Amino acid sequence: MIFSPAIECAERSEIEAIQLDRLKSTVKRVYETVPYYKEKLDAAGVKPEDIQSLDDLKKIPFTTKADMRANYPYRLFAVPMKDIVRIHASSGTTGTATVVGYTKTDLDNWAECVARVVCQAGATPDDIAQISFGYGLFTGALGLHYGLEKLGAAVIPVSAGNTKRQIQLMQDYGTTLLVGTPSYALYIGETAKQMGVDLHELPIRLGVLGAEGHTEEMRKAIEDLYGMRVFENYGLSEVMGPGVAGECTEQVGMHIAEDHFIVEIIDPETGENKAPGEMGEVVITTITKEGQPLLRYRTRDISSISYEKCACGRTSARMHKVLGRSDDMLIIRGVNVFPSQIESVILSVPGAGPNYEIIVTKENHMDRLEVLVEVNSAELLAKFAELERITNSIRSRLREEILLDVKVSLVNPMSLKRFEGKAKRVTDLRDKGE
Ligand code: DLL
Repeated sequence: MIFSPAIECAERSEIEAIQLDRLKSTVKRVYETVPYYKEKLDAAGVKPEDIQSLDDLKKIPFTTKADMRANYPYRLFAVPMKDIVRIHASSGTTGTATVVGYTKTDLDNWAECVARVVCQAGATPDDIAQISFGYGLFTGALGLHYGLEKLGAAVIPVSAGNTKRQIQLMQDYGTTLLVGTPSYALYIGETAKQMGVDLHELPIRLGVLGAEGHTEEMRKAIEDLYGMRVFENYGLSEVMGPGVAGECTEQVGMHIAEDHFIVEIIDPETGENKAPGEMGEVVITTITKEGQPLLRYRTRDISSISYEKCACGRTSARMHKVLGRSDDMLIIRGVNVFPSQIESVILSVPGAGPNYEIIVTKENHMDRLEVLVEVNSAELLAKFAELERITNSIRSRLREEILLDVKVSLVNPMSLKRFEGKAKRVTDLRDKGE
């Protein structure tokens, strides 16, 4: 089922015409209503009338998280407060939170975009959807909530936490679809196993997971725990929340809601646009947002885009898995490493993971990388040769993949920290001189 065939399967020329029209009116609107944009565009010598083609987008300066913080909380709103009906915020773990305001129309569009995300993952009005994202300022829970309701699914707004109860509800309510972060889905699955509940015997069939990345290996680990298929979706609160892009059943990238967002990939160093297929930083311009439109917002997420028609019939551009955030990239003895590369290696070794932690320290002025990896069965702990095989395989595969010598420490099953929201798998102790 395709939720909005007229848009999702439109010819590229039709999509581009819609985008240009909406881009022009967004630029005009923010120029007239948001002093920050007027100043920024004036400083760059760009007037709204200068935007005559999609290519002219390049003339517009980027907006960054720092700009959002400088205008905290409401100075980027493009409508009076009487028209704002909802406020969300990003988690703000790395500084002042960023605030987002939505009008009624923004909420309708948001529900439409999320309905597409869940529909393309195979959700139907028959589904019973358990939302295990935390409700609150975070956009994940309410975003998925209204999108699933719009599709017609039955929503269970359980929120994150109370993991045993999550499993009880799955059993009692016949949950067919789970919404949450990949880390929390993993944690719920492991807890069910410990409780002696076989998720394969329950009706759960679909995981619609997002808000953080997961490798293909992690997807497989979660799918195996539940006996369900897992679909990924992507978004960020600044531009809306979930609903920016999501996988269809072909699972070759995430279809972008191009009638609401223009997504570019740029070289993070030079700001130049990259060609289709090339990796770079994702930059998003909202073209329907009323409350808080954003022009060329630098997400810091690293990915690529392709424009070929998908086998599912959709023509919308697809964004590929996020390799990581530029600020999550570790530089170890001059080598750039994304935690996702380490995750792929660990999970590819039988007996290891899927829970792990990456620790970076400095010893005698040298960066040192250590991974703590849970073995996945307590029985392995008594088998020295097996433990050695696992350690050596992880170490040699990491050397091949990231060209670094890494200390690998195997730890007991269920001994590392678990996460109910976004996981924090990297501890970088270098700044602390430890
Ligand atoms: O995480 C919005 C969201 C909620 C998306 C639920 C999907 C599902 P923020 O808290 O503002 O918003 O965090 C946004 O999370 O810039 C990425 O770094 C990361 N992120 C989100 N989805 C993915 C994904 C929500 N599929 C930030 N893969 C983004 C990798 C993701 N990273």
